Amino acid sequence: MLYPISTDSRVVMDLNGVWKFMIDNEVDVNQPLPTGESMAVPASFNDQAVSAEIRQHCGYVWYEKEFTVAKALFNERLVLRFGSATHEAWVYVNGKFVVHHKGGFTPFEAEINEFLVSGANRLTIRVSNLLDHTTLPVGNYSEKKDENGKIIRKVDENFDFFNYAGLHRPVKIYSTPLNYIDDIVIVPNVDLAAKKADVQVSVKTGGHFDEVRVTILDEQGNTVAQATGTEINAAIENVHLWQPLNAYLYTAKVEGLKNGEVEDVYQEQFGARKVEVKNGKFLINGESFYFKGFGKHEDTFVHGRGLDEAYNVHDIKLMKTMGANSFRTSHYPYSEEMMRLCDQEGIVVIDETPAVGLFASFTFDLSILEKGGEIEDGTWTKLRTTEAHQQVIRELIDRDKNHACVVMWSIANEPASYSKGSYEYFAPLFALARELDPQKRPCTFVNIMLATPKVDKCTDLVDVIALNRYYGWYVQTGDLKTAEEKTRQELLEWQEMYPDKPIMYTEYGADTVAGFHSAFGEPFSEEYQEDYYRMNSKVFDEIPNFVGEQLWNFADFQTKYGIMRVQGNKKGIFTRAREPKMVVRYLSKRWNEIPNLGYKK
Ligand code: GCB
Repeated sequence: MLYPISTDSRVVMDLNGVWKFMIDNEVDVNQPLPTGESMAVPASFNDQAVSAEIRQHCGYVWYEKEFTVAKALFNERLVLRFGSATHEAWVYVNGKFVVHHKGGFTPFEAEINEFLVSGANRLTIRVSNLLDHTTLPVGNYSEKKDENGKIIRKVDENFDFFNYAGLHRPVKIYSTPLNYIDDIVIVPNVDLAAKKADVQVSVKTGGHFDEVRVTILDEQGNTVAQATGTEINAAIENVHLWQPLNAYLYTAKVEGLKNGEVEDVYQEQFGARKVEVKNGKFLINGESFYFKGFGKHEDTFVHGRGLDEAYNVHDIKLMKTMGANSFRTSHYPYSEEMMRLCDQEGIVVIDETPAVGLFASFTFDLSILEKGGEIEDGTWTKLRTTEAHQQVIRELIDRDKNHACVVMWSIANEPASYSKGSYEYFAPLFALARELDPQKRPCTFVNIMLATPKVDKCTDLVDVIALNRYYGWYVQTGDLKTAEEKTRQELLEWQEMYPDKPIMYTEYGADTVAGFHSAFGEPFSEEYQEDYYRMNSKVFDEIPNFVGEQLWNFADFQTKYGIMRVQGNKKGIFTRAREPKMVVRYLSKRWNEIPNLGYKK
């Protein structure tokens, strides 16, 4: 799916701003929304209104905005597009139903010409933030009736982040001519030895063109190749590679022509780079890459999970200052704007689906593993997420397939991969992702602490072993010596079992209250956080196939209420306001000394 941009043939109208808002179930969509409440878009609704009722609301909310389309555009194809609506949306224009979409982190769109009138139009959206055992993320849903018979809904999140919701990403109307470029697929096959890239470009069109022309431009705007057709191959000689932290982007300018005239034009940027997994190494452009970075969240004050481009730019600057080179979009696809920024900044991204909470019972109690026999916690009979999972893999790959920054897909975070039925659940999903990705990137899922080498059933499916481990925090709390032994022992075990698969940490961390210090290095102190990271770094450097450290978490973030959380999760190495905790100095030094390429040859 193409990102909406304005070109010589396309206009983009932004519907961001202040909308009308209300929480309720019953609304007559033929009438203006009966509310005086304001809500900014894009953003979560939760923290904007100073109201516990709105913040904690579970169920349906309504948004409405008036807009006018200039007469000059009425003969064009007009598409209403949502960057995301979390988690499910029903869209009406002038009271008429236009489109429905389920899944809170991927874009959707619909042509709206037939619904429009000249003058003011009314755009009304019903959004649900409900999650259950069929959705991703997974929620535990329940409902009851109050004394007046009103249904009270409740979602108990099966995951550790606040269930922010609403219109999180930009709402736009864009125009195209009636004959239009619908999608572009770019596969740059890089021949490193010949310093050449063979770029395959496939163009999908709507309507009809006499000819499609593809021009490849370099960063200076010089034409480096040109061809005609909807399936073309363009050779780039002396190719300029897209490298981690040293991005270079080519542009594929695609033109649809009729009677010798260009009717539609779209420009898609791409990077020429080669990603491979070989002999226990993760190679980018033929050199072993070492991941240094983070698990993150889209999470900021007041905006909640809403797009905040200033924070995106700031976060990437902070990462770069620290010598980091990568992050994982834990635990859902991030905004398209962030993905475009990462392409541009040379930040390497592990792109994750919203498949989080795929376990029936959560525990860090490793003793259940000692019981022996096959583990069956009921996850794969209780959850019915297959359909949602297939849909989101399709939508994510469709959206992000051309991004140079994306080097690997993460199919899920911490599923019950130790439990009976997990392999049968995941094998077809991995096959689907591999089939759909035109660039055939590596795939992984992020392994939960319980799923040790002895009990995990799904590691055969992955290209890279991605581990979330909390030795020294959730287990061996405060005992870094034993934690170090456990860390080393487990990593060596993985390496021995799968000598050809690279291993990385996608999470490790310790809750740390900024400003809390301890002469004894007690847990929760800034000293303990630093000691914890030093211990882990030491072990990482001993393991030849260990190819990356992405810590948990970039910044403190909001979660649901719980006795383990004080105003959210405090594992950030930055506070939620992006103030550094003490450990940032240590990690900056370490990461600035570790080269991005060729650290472990
Ligand atoms: C995990 C989860 C992450 C949590 C983290 C924690 O394993 O993947 O969502 O926030 O642990 O801090 O407990």
